[in-house]
Amino acid sequence: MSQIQNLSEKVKEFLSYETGQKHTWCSGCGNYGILNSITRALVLEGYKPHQVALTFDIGCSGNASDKIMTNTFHGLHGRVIPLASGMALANQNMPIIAMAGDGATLSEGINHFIHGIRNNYNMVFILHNNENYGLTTGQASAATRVGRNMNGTPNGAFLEPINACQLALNCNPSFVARSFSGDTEQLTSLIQKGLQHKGFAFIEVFQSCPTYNKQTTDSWYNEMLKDIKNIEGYDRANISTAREIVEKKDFLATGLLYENKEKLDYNDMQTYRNVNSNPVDEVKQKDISEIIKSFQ
Ligand SMILES: Cc1ncc(C[n+]2csc(CCOP(=O)(O)OP(=O)(O)O)c2C)c(N)n1
Repeated sequence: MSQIQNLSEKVKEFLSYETGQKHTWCSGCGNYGILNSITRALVLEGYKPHQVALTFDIGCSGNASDKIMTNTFHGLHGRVIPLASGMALANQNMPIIAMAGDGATLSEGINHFIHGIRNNYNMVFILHNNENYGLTTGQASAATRVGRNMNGTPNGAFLEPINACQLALNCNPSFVARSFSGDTEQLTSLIQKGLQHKGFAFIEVFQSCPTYNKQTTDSWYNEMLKDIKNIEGYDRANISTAREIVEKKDFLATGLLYENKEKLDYNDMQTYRNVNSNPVDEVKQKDISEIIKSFQ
């Protein structure tokens, strides 16, 4: 009985994240699954809607910004990581989740992706990888596989795609994970681990895009995905092993692929500061009247 009561409490908490806004994604879009897993992870970690902040990029993934009842900010294309970094600096105890498409992450905002990892800002960053520019109707992105017929490249994409996990693993990361929008159990648990992690938790999520990416379907993914739980002796503390596994062409490894618990997050790296204080308060405490006078 108490378990059922507990369950219904969790369901109520889950529903408290709903906004009632109409969904505009295509039917079968992976974004439904990702939003579901994010909400589940927040509820299971015990967060109430007002205790967390989510930042959204431009694109189909960004259209979730009014579908979840919490502190949200919908920014410019490719700029979601700087937004989230600012939030993470100003609210050091607030969990921050940032998310963006593969276009935003691997083209418009690739610089922010690299520096977000390097700085190890405290956030979960979810890459919605549908392997195309979805909202602008299906052009090839830097993640589109060679040979895929897209709008703008009807004879097939011809550039080698950027492998997001490979890139991340070459930036001295602290947390690199990969999952699939249809695997609610795995994705929810990875987001929970990301929320518990101190630093930049990168989660790449493969998502099907039934409207524009006809060849990278749910069944194609289901054949290609391999949970590292099923790889005997996999050592997620070994970066060489992680680099090797994300380069495999015959399968796509999923799970928490790499974790470095020793790497300090951005706040803890600054040993000269009182890391427990809010940087906004730090600025407020400074007397800047002399500086202002010098401009008068
Ligand atoms: C700086 C900038 N460049 C281009 C655009 C136009 N634009 C809007 S949405 C979009 C596609 C987004 O693709 P992606 O980031 O992969 O997200 P998805 O829609 O696939 O989720 C583009 C190119 C823009 N709004 N701003």
